[in-house]
Amino acid sequence: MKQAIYQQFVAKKQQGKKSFAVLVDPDKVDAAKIEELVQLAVSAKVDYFFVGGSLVISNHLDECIQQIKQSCSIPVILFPGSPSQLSKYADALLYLSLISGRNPELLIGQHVISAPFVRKSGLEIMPTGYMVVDGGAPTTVSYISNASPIPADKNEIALCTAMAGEMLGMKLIYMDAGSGAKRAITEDMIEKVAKNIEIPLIVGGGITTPEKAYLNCKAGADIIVVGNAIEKDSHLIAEISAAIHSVPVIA
Ligand code: 1GP
Repeated sequence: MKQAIYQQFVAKKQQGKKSFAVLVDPDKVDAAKIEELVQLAVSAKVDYFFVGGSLVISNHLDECIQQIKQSCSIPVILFPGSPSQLSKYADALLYLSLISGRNPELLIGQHVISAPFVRKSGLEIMPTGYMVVDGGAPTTVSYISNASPIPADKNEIALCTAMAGEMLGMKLIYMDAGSGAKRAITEDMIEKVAKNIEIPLIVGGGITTPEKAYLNCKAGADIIVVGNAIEKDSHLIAEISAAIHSVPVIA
């Protein structure tokens, strides 16, 4: 099985280097917008593109990824809202199990159905413990998954969920307050989780400023994901990227 991008995640974590992932929802971008995003991302030294959305209604996922791949060498990682959101043109797949929820379909059911397609895709597969944390607004993911998020102030639930995910063999933990969350995840919760797991920690949902991205990294996030704020103002890419990459490296 391919592991190149995951090994890069692990190596960066060991070196204390933080990464920035720009989330692209194929439903919300046209070709011109993708071109603009790619140019800004290249000049801002963005580390990864995450591509996906809770609902991808349009059918141009393949085209969207191909366009990104043709214009730059930034790895493209699928962040799918459902198993049908697969594209062989991506580099890797966050193979998400919703470990904060109690919906068996999103813990294992859909994986069983999609397993042959996922295997055949040739993508690098990254088993990811996906944890939705209450961000102050009902999110598409909570509605679709019919699963309650972890309450924003219940750090111990987040911590035990992440620990269980790691011990079950997940290779990444992704803590998400949901796209467009009113309140991003607290540094307190990030710190408690980060201190108790060894695998890389991805944090996203409601991050709208360079300061918040920086503080999340200082608290222990390894990869910061931003979607909505960039959709509203694409020039934030440079500022957020600079903030994330300015976090002092602690060897
Ligand atoms: C959502 O973590 C991502 O799944 C990004 O959230 O769109 O709020 O940046 P935003």
